Amino acid sequence: MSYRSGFITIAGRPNVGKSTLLNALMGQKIAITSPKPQTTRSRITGIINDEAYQMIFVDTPGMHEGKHLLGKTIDKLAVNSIQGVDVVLFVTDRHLGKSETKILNYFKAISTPVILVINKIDLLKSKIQTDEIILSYINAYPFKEVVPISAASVTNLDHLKEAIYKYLPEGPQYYPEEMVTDQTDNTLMAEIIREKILYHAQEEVPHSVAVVIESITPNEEYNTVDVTAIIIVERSTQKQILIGSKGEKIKKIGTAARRDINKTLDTKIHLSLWIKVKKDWRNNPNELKRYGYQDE
Ligand SMILES: Nc1nc2c(ncn2[C@@H]2O[C@H](COP(=O)(O)OP(=O)(O)OP(=O)(O)O)[C@@H](O)[C@H]2O)c(=O)[nH]1
Ligand SMILES: [Mg+2]
Repeated sequence: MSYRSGFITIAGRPNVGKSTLLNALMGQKIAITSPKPQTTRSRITGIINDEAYQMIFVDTPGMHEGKHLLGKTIDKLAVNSIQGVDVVLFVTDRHLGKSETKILNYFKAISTPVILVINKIDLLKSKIQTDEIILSYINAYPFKEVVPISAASVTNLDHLKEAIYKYLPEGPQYYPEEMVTDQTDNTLMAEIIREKILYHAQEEVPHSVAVVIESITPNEEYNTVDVTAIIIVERSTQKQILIGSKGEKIKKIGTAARRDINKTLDTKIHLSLWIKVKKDWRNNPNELKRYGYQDE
């Protein structure tokens, strides 16, 4: 049996469980997830090695019509991410609708094999419901395979990997075996802080937030790493919301982020959070670049 390798883009609408799927495939946290749409803002890879293959998964932001320059930038990144890869997973959690049809139209411009992945089947009451969802897509696009899964309960993922393997070309091992992602620890830390904001803050606040790591300093005396992060918001009212009464909200966010970073990166950090207001940063190309948001 020859060795196969390739790039697999995980695409779909926001909130369908793409990042949850990446983490489930990897068996570890690589990408942040949340019940709020538009959680992922950049392209994140997760690499799986086996004797027979190397699969390089590419998680992407949910495809949607963004209102701000940030939204437009990340939508473009998502659309660009289906180019030049070996397999595309189209992840969905519901019947074919307008936004799904729009995404399928992007696929019509590429010749890459597309696999239809019906996620969240744990929420469906019967197999008939799954079949109904599948049926709604069948005439809309010539999918190579259809795989119902539950990313959250890690159901049918082996079947999904088998389906992907069929369409991988023979190829080299692109990345060394010990490499699981191209995301730096620094970025993962900033993302985990943003994840806790997605969970703890309401309404429009999470979408107005960017997080950057300002400094990382080993503290030899306590055997910890001192991490300082800046949370950028658009308005001073948002800053107040994030601070909360007597600073309780930012404290909660900080504690949750510190615990998760310690666990995910197997380290012990001391975390300081600062909040800065940058008016309308989501529409400012220079600020977007500064916070790491690009469309390719
Ligand atoms: N019940 C159930 N919930 C799931 C499943 N997979 C994901 N979820 C939930 O769906 C929500 C969205 O998951 P994400 O993985 O963040 O979705 P996403 O597609 O990456 O979203 P964006 O990054 O915004 O495009 C989270 O609350 C997940 O816990 C699943 O198989 N079953
Ligand atoms: Mg995501």
